[in-house]
Amino acid sequence: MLKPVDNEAREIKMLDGLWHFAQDPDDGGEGRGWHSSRLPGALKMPVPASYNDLTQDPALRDHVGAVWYQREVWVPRGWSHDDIEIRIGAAGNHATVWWDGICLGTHRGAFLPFSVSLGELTDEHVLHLLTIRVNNRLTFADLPTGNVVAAGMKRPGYTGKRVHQDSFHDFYNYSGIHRSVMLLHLPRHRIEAINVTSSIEGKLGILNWNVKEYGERGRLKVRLLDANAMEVAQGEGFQGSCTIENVHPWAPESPHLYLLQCDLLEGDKLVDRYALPVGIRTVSVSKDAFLLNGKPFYFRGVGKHEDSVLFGRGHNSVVLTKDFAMMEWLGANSFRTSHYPYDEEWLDEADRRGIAVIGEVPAVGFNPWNEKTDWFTHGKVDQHTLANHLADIEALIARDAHHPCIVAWNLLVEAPTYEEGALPYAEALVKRTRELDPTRPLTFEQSSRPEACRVQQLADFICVSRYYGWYENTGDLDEAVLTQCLMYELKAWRERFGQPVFMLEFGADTIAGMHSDPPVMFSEEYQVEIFRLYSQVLDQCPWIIGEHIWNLADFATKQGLNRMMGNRKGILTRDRQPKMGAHFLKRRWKSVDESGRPSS
Ligand code: GCB
Repeated sequence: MLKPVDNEAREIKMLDGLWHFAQDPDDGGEGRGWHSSRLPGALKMPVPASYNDLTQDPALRDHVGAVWYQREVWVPRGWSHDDIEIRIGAAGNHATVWWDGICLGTHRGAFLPFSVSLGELTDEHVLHLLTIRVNNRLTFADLPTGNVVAAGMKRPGYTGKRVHQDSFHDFYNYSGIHRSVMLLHLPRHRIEAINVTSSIEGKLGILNWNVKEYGERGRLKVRLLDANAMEVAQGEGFQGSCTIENVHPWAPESPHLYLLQCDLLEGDKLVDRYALPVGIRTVSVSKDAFLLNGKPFYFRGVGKHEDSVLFGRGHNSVVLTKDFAMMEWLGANSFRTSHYPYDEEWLDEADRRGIAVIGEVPAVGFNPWNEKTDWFTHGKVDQHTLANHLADIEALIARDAHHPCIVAWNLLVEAPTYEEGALPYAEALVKRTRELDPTRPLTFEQSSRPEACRVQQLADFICVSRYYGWYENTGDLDEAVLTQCLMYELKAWRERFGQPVFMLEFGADTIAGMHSDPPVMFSEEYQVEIFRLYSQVLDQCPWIIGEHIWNLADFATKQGLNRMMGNRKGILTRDRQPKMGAHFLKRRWKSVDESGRPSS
């Protein structure tokens, strides 16, 4: 799905701002006619944002079920001759859209955009009513998985009907309309999708494009422009390729972008234009290294979340700008869109700033953390979950595959890959992903034990999440214990599967301002010590291809005994101020060799 643009052929009307809002106590709003009349009450809610932290009402914060958003819309003059779509950047987990009381469509999934077409339903002289119902319930078929249970079920006594959202992932189930809502004015005959791949032969760059049109048959002209808007290549046809002499490859140290300008013509008349920033680069994996443009690339960086104070998971360019500034300040060259696809603006910025990204589907909450309970089984993670998982992979690749910053896909997060059912499930994921995108290496975030894992052979590199000194050997920072256990495990992965290994998650909850020497858990010193000991091990293994600490910043989670107002493994506080661990990493990541590997 193409990101909306405003140009000579296409227009955008932003619908962000304060919308009327109502909490639906019993999911009965439609029966009460809320889809076709003004919502009751006077509450308003900003779009985009999570609603959870924006009122003083605890029942709304932890509400399970539907809420309704509504606003009035004028269709701009002259638009109704062409196609008009409503585009919702992300709303979840289930959304339904009505226009003047007529249902235009539904969507599942909280992390990818969708649009509905207005067809003939536009009158430029009438004020229209746009209503969106968002339901945050998670079931085992959803990504992330969840389960709605009766509240108070752990103890007898409660006789009410309140329900509780059980979930198995470690971030708060923020709800609402999380990304921008837009009205799009599109040509009837238009460019629907653009996919690009690239390769490099010596100084020659090769760019292949595959463009889909919507509507009748037209002609496609393609021009490739450099940063000074000078044409470097051109071509014709919906599928084709061009060569670029003395190509400037895209790489983190020089994130060179070209502009692929696609013109759709009827005869000689321009009917649509879409200019897509593209990078020419290659990615592959050897036995010991991740190769970017044929050269070893070492990942220094972070796992993170779309999470911030007040906005919750709502997309926010202010937070985005600060997070990139902090990553650059740290000397990071990469991040992972843990644990779901992010707003496209993250990828545009990563392309532009030269930050490599591992893209991820919301395949999280797949683990019961109990080896006696099967999770890849009927009624839990089963064929329904798989169908949604595959659909999310398809939508993710359709949206993001053209971004040079995305160098790999992660298809599973901390799943119990030791279970028998994990193998056919992972095989289906890998088969489909490779069909859709044969160019990018694939991985799984592994928290199973190497000797028990049944799926790693399907992937290209190993990603290990492991918390020695925290969940394992809790509170034990003894240098020999930590380094020997970690080394043993990393070597076991390497020896069994023969692939390079990425230390994808490690860290420690740290309350900013808590100090202790000798270090004890939750102190800033403890987090630094974990990083120091992990670094010692990573620096001894030539087949380690990267280190991503968990997490860039503290973030909200569901409440629990091991979460003190959220997950505190951030190297930054939730308002993005550095803890001592951030200063440690900044020093470590500053001095690097050719591949980006810390050389201290
Ligand atoms: C993990 C998960 C992440 C958690 C983290 C933790 O391995 O991938 O979602 O937040 O552990 O802190 O427990």
